[in-house]
Amino acid sequence: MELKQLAAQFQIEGTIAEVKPLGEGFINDTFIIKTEGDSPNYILQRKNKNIFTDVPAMMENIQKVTTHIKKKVAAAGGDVMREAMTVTPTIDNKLHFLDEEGEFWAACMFIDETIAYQTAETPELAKAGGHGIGKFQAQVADLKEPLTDILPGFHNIRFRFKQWDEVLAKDPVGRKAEVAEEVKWIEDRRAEMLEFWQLVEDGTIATRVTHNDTKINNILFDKKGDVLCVIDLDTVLNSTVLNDYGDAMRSYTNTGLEDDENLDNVSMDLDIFKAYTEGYLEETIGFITQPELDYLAFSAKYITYEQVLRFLMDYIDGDNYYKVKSDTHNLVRTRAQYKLLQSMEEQFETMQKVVNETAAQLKTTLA
Ligand code: GN1
Ligand code: MG
Repeated sequence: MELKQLAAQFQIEGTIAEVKPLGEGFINDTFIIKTEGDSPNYILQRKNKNIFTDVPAMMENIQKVTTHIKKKVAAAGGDVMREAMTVTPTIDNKLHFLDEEGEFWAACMFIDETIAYQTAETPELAKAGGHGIGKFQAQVADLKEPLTDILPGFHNIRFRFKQWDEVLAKDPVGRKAEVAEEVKWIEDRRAEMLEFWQLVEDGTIATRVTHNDTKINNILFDKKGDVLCVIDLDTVLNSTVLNDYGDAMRSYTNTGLEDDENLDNVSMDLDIFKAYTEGYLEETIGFITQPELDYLAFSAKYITYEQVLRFLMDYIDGDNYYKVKSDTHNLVRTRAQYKLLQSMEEQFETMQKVVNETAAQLKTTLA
């Protein structure tokens, strides 16, 4: 089916002018549906069915979350069309379209006049991002409807070790021997990571509605630089808020690229860390618990470690998960993320201090 024809399966206002590729996600294929005249534009996505094995349930989750956020925005007197994502249903009122090739498609409204940043270049921007994720978590904190766990074990390191052990045992493309050093990076920290996850499993650290892909380019800002809303809700799940915070810190604080070939570029920027933490805690201090605060800084290491593991595991597995630009792309990503992890490890005491001081200050202001 042609893209235009696919787009026409959704409740599009106006006349479709063109459908063009947009962005470079690692997982889905994204297009923009442009309409003629003043009609709104839309985003069309082919969801990656190898990764999202239950797209209908994923879309139901997204619908629950966006409906809930819209209520919050309306109650606060905000603009429900700009401060929340809007899923566009199909002409027969479904949240997804299944084409004749068995591919799953979904659409949402395109929010115009926005800015998306690829990197958190300034502390001001990082702080705004912290407000964005913090606000998102606060908005969904009282969402009672259960979400389907469409990605079992997504940020669960016990689950990741299970996958890891299987891939290493198989070594399907014979790459394991050449990455012995990298494998050791993972093994050396296995116990420490499991010790943390144990606290999530025993309920010491709460399970809440979370976003699970909090890179800065998943936040839309308006032209003034204020946060409008969080997008890319494919991975909304019940997990710990620490994963969202940690993943944001993994992406925001990196002075280099996620796949930087020059490791000298890569380190953790403490000013960005501090600014994001301030923005984030300003929104969440009302509900975040002490055990969560105690592990906030640790979560940056946790998620970065998990990302090292996931990239390396995909490399050993023969590049089946992430889209790659070359045979060594996943290995380059592994090394760059490991450099970031090391930088976090070096600065960990200061990171802890920043979290503690910021939280203490906000609590005094609130008291
Ligand atoms: C994937 O495709 P994208 O950029 O939204 C991945 C994240 C990783 C990220 C690494 C469903 O996200 O978990 O952290 O790549 N999403 C999924 O850049 O696996
Ligand atoms: Mg994503």
